[in-house]
Amino acid sequence: MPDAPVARAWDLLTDDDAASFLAPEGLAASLVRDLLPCRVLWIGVGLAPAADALPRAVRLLRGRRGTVLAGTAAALREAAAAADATAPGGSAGTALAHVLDLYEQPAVTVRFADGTTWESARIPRVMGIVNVTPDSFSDGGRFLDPDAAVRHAERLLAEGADIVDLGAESTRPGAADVSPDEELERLAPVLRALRRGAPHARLSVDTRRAAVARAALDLGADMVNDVSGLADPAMAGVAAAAGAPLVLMHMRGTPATMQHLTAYEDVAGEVCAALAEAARSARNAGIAGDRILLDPGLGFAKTAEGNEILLRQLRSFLSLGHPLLVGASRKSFVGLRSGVKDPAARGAGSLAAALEAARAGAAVLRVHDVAATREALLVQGAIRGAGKDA
Ligand code: HH2
Repeated sequence: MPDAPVARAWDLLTDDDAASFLAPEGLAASLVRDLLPCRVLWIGVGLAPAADALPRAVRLLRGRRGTVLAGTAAALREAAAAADATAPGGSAGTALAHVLDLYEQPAVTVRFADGTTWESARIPRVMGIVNVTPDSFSDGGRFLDPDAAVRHAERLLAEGADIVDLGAESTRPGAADVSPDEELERLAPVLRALRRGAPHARLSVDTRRAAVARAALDLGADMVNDVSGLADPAMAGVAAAAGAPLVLMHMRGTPATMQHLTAYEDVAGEVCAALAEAARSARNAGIAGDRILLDPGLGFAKTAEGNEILLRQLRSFLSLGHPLLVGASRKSFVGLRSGVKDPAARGAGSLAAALEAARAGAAVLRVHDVAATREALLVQGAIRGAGKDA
């Protein structure tokens, strides 16, 4: 990982950041032991703590929760080793070393049921959105007709989508519930037609219901995208039995109630902790680590500012050890900041958010505008030296 210039690294210390600062040389084993993955914010590989750094950080972070570590990679690794040495058998230093590994080499492998994988790519995969719904916030009704949905999916695949995500229930704020039968009635003809017409295409199904997921997997879906992060207790078992990758997204409440549940003390810390818990449940249900993707759920029980904090601190989510999926496309915070009211016209603002997520290490971006996103990622990848993998 390239060293961050000192000034820029310190710019990352905003009031949103976490609560105590430890200079690596002062790292005590007892404190390291308390470090949850989510509490480690990587703010300065290559940052040698300057004389005034500690007081400044403490001033900025007073009263906040969490732990910020800063230091050169070598210093942090030394600190991790020292922590274990002072606490024999203690795993705190080992945990810190593991987190350091994840920042340098994020988890990106996704293993599909047929054994094929998405391996490390230095530009994120693109998931194209197909809403087979009458009421989605940006394209509701356009692809409710199965033929229109199939044509749209084929177009997104032709534009370079690595996977298409088929959803039959709008999850926009305030959306009404759809029965599982109706969800499946909308999905089944589209899945059947795509499996026939594009047998090698990767297909994901966006559902909160285990029964719908099971039926969709039987019809040939390759991945399950669960925006409720396992609200249906049968969901993990369904994905485990099928060997299908499962996206666990963070939200609170339901689409009908979530925008009344946007208050957090520490949005990134709380979302991260909830995702860590969801991932643990999924692993306990028998889903392998490389079949679990995590998503902070932009726009789901989040304010615009909350979404921005999550994007700004996305890098810290790498410490969870699973590939990250991010969906900012056309969402209301993009419209709020850009002043663009029509969701379908929020392409440029959505790209800005997508590029930020890519820069922070997201493995998959869920987007409406596949061609434009691919184009932007290819240029960004080339600038960042990832052109060879694109
Ligand atoms: N966002 C939406 C739907 N599903 N899944 C994941 N994993 N992450 C997201 O951010 C996400 C998602 C909402 O967008 P969209 O599908 O376009 O709208 P609607 O829910 O109204 O159909």
